[in-house]
Amino acid sequence: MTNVIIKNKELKRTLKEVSELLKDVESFFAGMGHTDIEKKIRDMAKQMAEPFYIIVAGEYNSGKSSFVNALLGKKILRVGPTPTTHSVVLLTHGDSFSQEQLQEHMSRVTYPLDALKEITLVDTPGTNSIFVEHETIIENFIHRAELVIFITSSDRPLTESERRFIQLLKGKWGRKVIIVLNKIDLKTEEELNEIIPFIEKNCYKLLGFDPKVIALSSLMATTAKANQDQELLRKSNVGEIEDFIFEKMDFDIKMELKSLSPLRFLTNVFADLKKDLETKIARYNSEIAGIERLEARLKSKREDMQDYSKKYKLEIESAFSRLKERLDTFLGYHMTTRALMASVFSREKIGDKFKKEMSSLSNPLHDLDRVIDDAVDYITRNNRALWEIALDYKKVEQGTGDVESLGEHSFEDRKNELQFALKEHSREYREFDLVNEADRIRAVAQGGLVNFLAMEGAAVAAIAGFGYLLTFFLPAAIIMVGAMALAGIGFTVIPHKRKVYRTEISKRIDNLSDRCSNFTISELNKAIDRVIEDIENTVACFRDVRWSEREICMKHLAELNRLSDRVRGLLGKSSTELK
Ligand SMILES: Nc1nc2c(ncn2[C@@H]2O[C@H](COP(=O)(O)OP(=O)(O)OP(=O)(O)O)[C@@H](O)[C@H]2O)c(=O)[nH]1
Ligand SMILES: [Mg+2]
Repeated sequence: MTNVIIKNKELKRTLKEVSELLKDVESFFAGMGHTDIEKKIRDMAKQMAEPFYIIVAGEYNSGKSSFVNALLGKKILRVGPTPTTHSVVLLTHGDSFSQEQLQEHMSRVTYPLDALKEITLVDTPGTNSIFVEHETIIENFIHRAELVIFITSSDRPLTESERRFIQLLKGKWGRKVIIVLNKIDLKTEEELNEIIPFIEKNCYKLLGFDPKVIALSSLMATTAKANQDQELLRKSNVGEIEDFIFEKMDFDIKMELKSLSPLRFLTNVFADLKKDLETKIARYNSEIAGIERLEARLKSKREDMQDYSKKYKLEIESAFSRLKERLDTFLGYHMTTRALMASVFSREKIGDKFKKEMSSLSNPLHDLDRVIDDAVDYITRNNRALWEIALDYKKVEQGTGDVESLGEHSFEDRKNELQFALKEHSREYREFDLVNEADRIRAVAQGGLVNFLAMEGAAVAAIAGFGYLLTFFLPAAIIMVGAMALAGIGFTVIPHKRKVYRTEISKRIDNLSDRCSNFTISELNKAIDRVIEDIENTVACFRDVRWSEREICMKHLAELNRLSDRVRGLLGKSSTELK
């Protein structure tokens, strides 16, 4: 090719642009990690500088190798009634016949035929045989074809599997296809007049293209060339296909086809990739929207839970205020002057009564335990519900392994942790214990009683003894009034002590109540925050991954659109006939 001057400057420029485009496309696919396509593009780019590739394809036994032999006029390739060709054979020009293995499943044969200077003829293994790998070998090579000569045998023209293969050649690979109806020596002229229109019609109907169909007998052509039998040569019709390949398709047409082949291939590959990227972007968009909905749900769930847990603060406060009420009732009934005086003669002292009565009532500290248990249950239940929301989400959006990591044992662990923290801390509030308090009450009561008795004793003494002596100095009436006043003051001692004690214990209980409820609420909120933050972190991770994947897809799509525009621009320059 390098020796040939390309007259058409426009074509030369197009070929150069296609080569540059292929380089860019190659690095685009390399960047995306599509090594398979990248390799194919690299092959195509390399091939831009090589002779025109005509690939002979078709089902096994259709006569592909016989067709190549017919063109060469010599039985160079092995033919046979069973699947015979097992690898791709490149036929190129050489000063003499030679054969070499290029790689596994690929060999080269050289032959001194001038026509091979401009083209490389490629024989391939047949499709639809029992050797499945034959299909793979040809599929891995077909992207290199600038023109495909599809051989179908006249004894089974255009089978269903052939139709599928041609569809692949035209569709996925965007190749230019010529159909050769081989073995025409097996059919009469009348039969051929039916078969050829049948192929043309069905290609158009089923495959959407108007094919060039050339009838041929490879067998006759090879024999005719060997025996120089002109009549047989004419009957074989090999002249028509030779004329088409070697004469009608001049150099410029071949070069244009050369530039068109990769463009057609790229058009199809780009269309698939574009669809793929758009589907992915749409999926990422909906996943991200899903995550945002989940985050909004978590936020409102956190608020609901925090609101709800305020009820435990009220319950704790009311447990303590019930305690205060009971104390009040007890003090009002038992810590009176009369009751204390009576208790002097009774065997049951006030401390014991206190213990008995207070413990017979439901202990507010038991209430505290119940509230803590309820609160812990509520938090655990809801944490589990939250994780279930996250897991539901995860089921829809496979791809992150983190959401499930908080297993059943973690719920139990967290439940126990919270319960332990609250119960441990609540010990502090149990400093209000009955034994201690009973002792205190006994002390207050005794002190009150002693003071009371002392005052009353002084009043009696004033009247009885000292009063008599004092009458020397003061009138008896004044002494009487003083003694009465003293007795009266005596009666206020116990109520006063009771009031002081009540105020003091009330303060203590209020203080305990505040600390207990505040601590409990703060622990509950911490537990709520902890689980929500765990979920949020996992979800945020998932969202970040989706964000960046979507960004990458969008970048690829933008690049793909730029490359597609270049392909379209170059295709626009080609003649309609070749397209
Ligand atoms: N009658 C007749 N037989 C032919 C003609 N061309 C090929 N054959 C026979 O068909 C059989 C298959 O020919 P091949 O050329 O080996 O077929 P192929 O398509 O290369 O087969 P694979 O390499 O197995 O895929 C052989 O027995 C050939 O002799 C023809 O034009 N007429
Ligand atoms: Mg063969």
